[in-house]
Amino acid sequence: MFTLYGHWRSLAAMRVRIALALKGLAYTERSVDILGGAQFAPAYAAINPQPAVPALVVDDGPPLFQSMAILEWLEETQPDPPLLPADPRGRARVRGLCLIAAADSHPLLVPRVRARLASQFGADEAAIAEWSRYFMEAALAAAEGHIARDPVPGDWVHGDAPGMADIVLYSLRAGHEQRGGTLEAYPCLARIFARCAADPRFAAAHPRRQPGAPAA
Ligand SMILES: N[C@@H](CCC(=O)N[C@@H](CS)C(=O)NCC(=O)O)C(=O)O
Repeated sequence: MFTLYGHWRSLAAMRVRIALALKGLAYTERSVDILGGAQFAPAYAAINPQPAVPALVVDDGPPLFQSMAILEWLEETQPDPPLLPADPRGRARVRGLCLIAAADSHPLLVPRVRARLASQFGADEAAIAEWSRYFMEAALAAAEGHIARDPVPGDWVHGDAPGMADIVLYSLRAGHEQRGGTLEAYPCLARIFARCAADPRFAAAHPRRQPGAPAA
């Protein structure tokens, strides 16, 4: 049994929820109130010295941390069904698409960065919202460009089954949607995200479906 430390709004925790569901693994989730500062509490530091979610507690060792490392660990320890293609070039494509969102966009939107923009540069709510929008649109445009240029046949990003790139790009879309972003400029992604939204394993992991999420 796994214990996931997450938060309803966390896009990184959403990735782990979807991966666990796709692998058919049961887990319980404990919410860390990252909007109220609970990630800085000593009790959580014992779980994850980096004040961030997700962390995944697996009974035989120290908690796992960083969503992409957790996804890779799940893939290595529970290979069926696979989240990565079998061929090295395909794996590089999927990992590259993941990193566009997970390395080059999402880290710029998290609460600690938004707080720093306000405290160090005096950015107000509107400026911070525009900052977030800019980096999310840049990531979606880059992913759309790759998928449109080098499509792989199938309903998902890389073939006929959902995988790591679907998980990570859809997590970014959840944040984009939360901020009112539309998909008109991204037809390939729009098709894939519609597929994700219709899949109960993705839908159940969505921020708005988590305990504590606001009703609207
Ligand atoms: N790169 C990390 C990101 C972790 C992260 O920043 N998580 C956010 C929520 S999505 C968080 O807990 N932020 C707390 C903060 O910024 O203070 C991962 O993928 O796990």
